[in-house]
Amino acid sequence: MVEILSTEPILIRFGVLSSKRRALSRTGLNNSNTSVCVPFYSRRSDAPAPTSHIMKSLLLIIFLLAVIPSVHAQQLGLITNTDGRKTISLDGQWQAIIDPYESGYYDYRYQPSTNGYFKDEKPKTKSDLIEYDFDKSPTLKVPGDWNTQSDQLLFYEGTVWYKKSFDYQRKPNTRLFVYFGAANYATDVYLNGEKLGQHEGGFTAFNFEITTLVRDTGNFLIVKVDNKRRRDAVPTLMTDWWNYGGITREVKLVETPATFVQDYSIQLQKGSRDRISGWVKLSGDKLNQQVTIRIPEAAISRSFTTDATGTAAINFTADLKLWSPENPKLYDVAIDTETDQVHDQIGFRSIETRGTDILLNGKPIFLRGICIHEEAPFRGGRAYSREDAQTLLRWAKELGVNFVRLAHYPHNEWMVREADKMGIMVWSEIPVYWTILWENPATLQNARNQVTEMIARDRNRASVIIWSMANETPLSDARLSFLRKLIEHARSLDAGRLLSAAMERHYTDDHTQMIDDPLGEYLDVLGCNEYVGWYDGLPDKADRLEWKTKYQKPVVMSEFGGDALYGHHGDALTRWTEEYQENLYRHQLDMLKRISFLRGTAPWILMDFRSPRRPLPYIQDFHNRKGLISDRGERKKAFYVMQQYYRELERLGK
Ligand code: GCB
Repeated sequence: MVEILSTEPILIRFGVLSSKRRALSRTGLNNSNTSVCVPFYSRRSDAPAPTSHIMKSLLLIIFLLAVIPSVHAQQLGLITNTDGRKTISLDGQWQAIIDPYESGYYDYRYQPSTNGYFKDEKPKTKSDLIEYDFDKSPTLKVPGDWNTQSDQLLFYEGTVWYKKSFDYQRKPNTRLFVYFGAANYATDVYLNGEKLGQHEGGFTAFNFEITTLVRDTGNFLIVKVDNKRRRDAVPTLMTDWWNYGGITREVKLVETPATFVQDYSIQLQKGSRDRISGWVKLSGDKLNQQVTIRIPEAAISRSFTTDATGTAAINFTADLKLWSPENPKLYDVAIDTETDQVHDQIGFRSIETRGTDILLNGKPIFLRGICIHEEAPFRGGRAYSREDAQTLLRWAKELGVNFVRLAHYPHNEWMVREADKMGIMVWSEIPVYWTILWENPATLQNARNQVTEMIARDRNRASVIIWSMANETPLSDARLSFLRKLIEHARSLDAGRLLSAAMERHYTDDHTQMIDDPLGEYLDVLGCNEYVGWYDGLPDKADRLEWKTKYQKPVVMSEFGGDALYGHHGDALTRWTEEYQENLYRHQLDMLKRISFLRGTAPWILMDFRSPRRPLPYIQDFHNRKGLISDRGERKKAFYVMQQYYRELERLGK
């Protein structure tokens, strides 16, 4: 039996609210991580230096035995569908130490310390000098951003160390992983004083194998999370959302058989409505196995054999009810191997484009959408729970949508799981936002890794129809080359979905907007952000605008809108009033209806959200107020304008 015991004696919360390296990939995705890990094991020998040759060889063997399994473990990618497995939650209160100078990591010469906070040392004698103590430190809730858990941390950007203790009885022939839904932004993970690895990127999941490190009792997991913004990071220094730091999504132990189904892709083949194709990938020692895909409700059971790498290609015909917003049918799909079994709920649908049309299951559709940030309704801060996802998506449904743009980074898994169930199509994107360091190879590698991790988690979700590569990035050769590489990478991982980006457009004269961004050539769907009536003239400017495109491709207006403080009233030309926003939406919709190649709209945004760029007192108070709904859940007037438009489209069968 798996048992988990907390050994935390003291729980002091951070001044509880008044109102309430760059390893570019998850450890194992590139070899640099291996070299990161080795010194931690070598440093372990605090014992006197061995003198004899035999002793040295013996130590070398012991060292290799210790290192090899964990290096092997770190070469594993993300485990998909962790909810389909046996897991033990590590959520709850974690002890935390705020460390703005990173003195738990660097010594006073700014060299990585061999004896940092990750060792969780305790004084052994009364004279020992140790300047930290997790067990007497306050706690932070996981999952949760730190900013909204303590007044002291609202604007904090830096390092916080987290500690969680647990016991665990390992069973024979099993493996154990620690899985993080996300931590923003750079994360170093240690178990029992040993480094497991690092992860960079604030919105994607990662895991480390701990099979050989975990012990029956007294495990301590220490996690250093650093949310300092960096020019070379993804996103970079400037964004229009709050830089919520911390372990923002769930943490869990995932128990698997020694050889298990690590990842799979099961979906209709591109362009087909009755042929399923994909692959299953095993991890472990028994890589040559028979794999059976079963869809009991459709009386399907098909077997395949994995190759020496543990991968089996799958391909078979199936007569299935297709997933759509009107009928979001999900099938129970079982993947059986000789050593493992995993279940998932998968919807089957085809998505493609033809000329300026987007086709779902072969039929042209219009994306009645809304943009959403991962911000929690009512309580504020990062959203992370199923309830948060349900509230946001229900509001979106009430607006009349069949589509959501999840801005500006991959959201938590509940969002796409719930969207699958509710029949809402999803655009998911990575935070390649505004002014990324296009020339820097490490930045590109980081962005590629975020694409990999986004796709790895959600490739089996029917709701996800679009992967978006970038948002409002200024034209340059370096940017085009960077984004082309990302696009190529995304296509190599998932040939079935549509690729997009929110692009800029420009005026060719006072009343003509032109879509001719060279990036458009490489995308399937052209996202376009415009703020006519807000940053660009007054609302009636929209009446005089014509839209043109260079491409025979579907265009989605991926952003438009303006700010209004809920309950603030005035005439239709007074900024920040609900009436101004309502008027802006009316003019926008009149304009949008005139664009012949438009195949979707996703106004900015469902709900007001925090932004450090928005200080205006009494109006913004550090919030972007472009929500159709306030952060307290109140519908603004413009909500009903948009709702009426979407209801009309729905009535027309669009
Ligand atoms: C944009 C950005 C979005 C901002 C929005 C705004 O173009 O894509 O992240 O929040 O404008 O409100 O200015």
